[in-house]
Amino acid sequence: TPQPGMLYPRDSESRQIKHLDGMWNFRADKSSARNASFEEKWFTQPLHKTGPVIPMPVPSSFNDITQDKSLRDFVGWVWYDTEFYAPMDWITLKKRVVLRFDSAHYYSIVWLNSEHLMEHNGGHLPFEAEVNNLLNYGGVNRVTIAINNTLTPHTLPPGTIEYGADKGRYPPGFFKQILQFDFFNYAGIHRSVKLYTTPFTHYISDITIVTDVAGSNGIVKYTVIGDQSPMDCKVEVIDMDGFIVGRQNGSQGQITVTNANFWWPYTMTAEKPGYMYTLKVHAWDDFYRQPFGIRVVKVTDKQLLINNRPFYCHGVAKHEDSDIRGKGLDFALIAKDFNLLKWLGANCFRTSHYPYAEEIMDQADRQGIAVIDESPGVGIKTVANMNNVSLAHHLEVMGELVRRDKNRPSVIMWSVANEPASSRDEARPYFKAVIEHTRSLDNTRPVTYVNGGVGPTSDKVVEYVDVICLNHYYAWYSDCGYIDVIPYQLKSDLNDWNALHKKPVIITEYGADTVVGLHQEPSFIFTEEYQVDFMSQYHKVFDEFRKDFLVGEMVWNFADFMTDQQINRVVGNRKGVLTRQRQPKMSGHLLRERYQKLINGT
Ligand code: GCB
Repeated sequence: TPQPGMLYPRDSESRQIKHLDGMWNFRADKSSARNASFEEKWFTQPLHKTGPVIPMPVPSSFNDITQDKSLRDFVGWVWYDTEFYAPMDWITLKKRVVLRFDSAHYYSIVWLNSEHLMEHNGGHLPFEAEVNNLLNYGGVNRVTIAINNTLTPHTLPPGTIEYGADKGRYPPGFFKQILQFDFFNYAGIHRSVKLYTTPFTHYISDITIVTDVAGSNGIVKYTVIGDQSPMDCKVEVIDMDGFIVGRQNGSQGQITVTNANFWWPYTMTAEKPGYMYTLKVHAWDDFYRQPFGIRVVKVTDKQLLINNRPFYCHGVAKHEDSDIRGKGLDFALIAKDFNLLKWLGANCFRTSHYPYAEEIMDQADRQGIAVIDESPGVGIKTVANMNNVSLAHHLEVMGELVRRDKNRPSVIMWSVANEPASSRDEARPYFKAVIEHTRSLDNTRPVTYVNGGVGPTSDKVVEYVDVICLNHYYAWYSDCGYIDVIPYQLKSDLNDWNALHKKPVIITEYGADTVVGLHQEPSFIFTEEYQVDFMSQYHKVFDEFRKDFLVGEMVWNFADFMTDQQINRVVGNRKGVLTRQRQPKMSGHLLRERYQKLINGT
């Protein structure tokens, strides 16, 4: 379990933020041994003095920024640096200063003024360190980061490197990265970099809020952790109009909010969906305002309940993916995507296949979109992927994910993995451990994993989950072109699962690759007509089973996205109901019509 902390940086009476986003210097280590940068100690001087650098935007993936194919496909160490000044008043005011990377992909080493500061294993999640000892207040400071995107059997996601074994038939030193998942392995500083301050000692380091509903009242249980104990702590619950609706002294306690505004997905209430309160924490001289929502999630043998009312999830699986910036954070894209979710009538998405940016999760909270929050555990297939080294890392990552997202009302479920080899004997103890660990970190939300076509009699993991999540590609990866098989195969599969496990089911993926603008009637695979005909067959079955134990449907995918180069991918995966540029295909209109009807209860 990771240390408590990693509160999202927020300014307050006692805290200040300095953003370090912008153009950084960048250099890839293209030496044949791939580690000249370490032998030459690039971190000891400004990067531009080590050799040629190029400007690189932060945040962004580096892959699609230049015209250089070898950088797009680069595997190994890339280096970034930038300079900043630390305000003198940070000393006089006795500030603790923290450097935070909201995420970098995949393995990161950070130096400040040539001194080693921290390392972090894995993308998609934040890491930070206190920098007071290394900070230079009288002059310029230089932060350097080396990032390696190489995947191994024990990284999440896992991957391998394949060498050109037949020397005569490959260029010298030839190798390629083999991915075990279906999206481009974008890399770089994907999210924002910030310096933030807190009081030097006696500061708030973590806050956990758990809520429940009791009639029309909300129950708010909170725990505050500081760098010292005991804590001198006062909290207030503040509503969206700024009124204090509850207060309490002590680092732990329970507050009842009478006639509370519960957090609802926007499709469950016309009034105040995504209602957020603030827990204002005042401990010693430190102030932090933690947003939260009052709601409770429960699962029965057939239903998913939000605030004790059945919730049917009609949503999408997404990716963090767009032109030029790859997986880089982009506020314009975030706003557009949420507008499109509303346009479609989607009330839910899964963070397939890794944790999304905190700024995305903020919008899910505030706009009332439910989220299945997935770890980067995608492509866990081999025995090596399930050994003790892999397991230890997976437990660590679940700890980091729950620590980051535990206070988010939008997160209604944790997903520990996507499409692992769940029929393997090794999968049973491995996923039992991961799922039980996740539940021990947070017993207020259901836990699941997403099954990839392993049937109910061969699967060895579903017995540990609360909700069964299934990906199906009938009439695409099997019986391609024959949409008539869909109702038969989907129905019999759903019934088979239900015969063995009395748990609610969500279809977390179904979809067909569709090249926008390709038309053919009668429909033919890859055309817009085929995607519409294909989805319509699935919808018929969903409508039959949602009256029973089916609690959700999510199309694969919200938008087209980039993948590796493979013969079954036409410049990326084309299963989006929107293009990568976020324009609707015919299927986007079909889905909108369906989801708007579901919202209106017709
Ligand atoms: C899946 C995977 C997803 C792929 C998708 C596809 O089952 O979960 O990552 O992109 O199928 O299109 O093949």
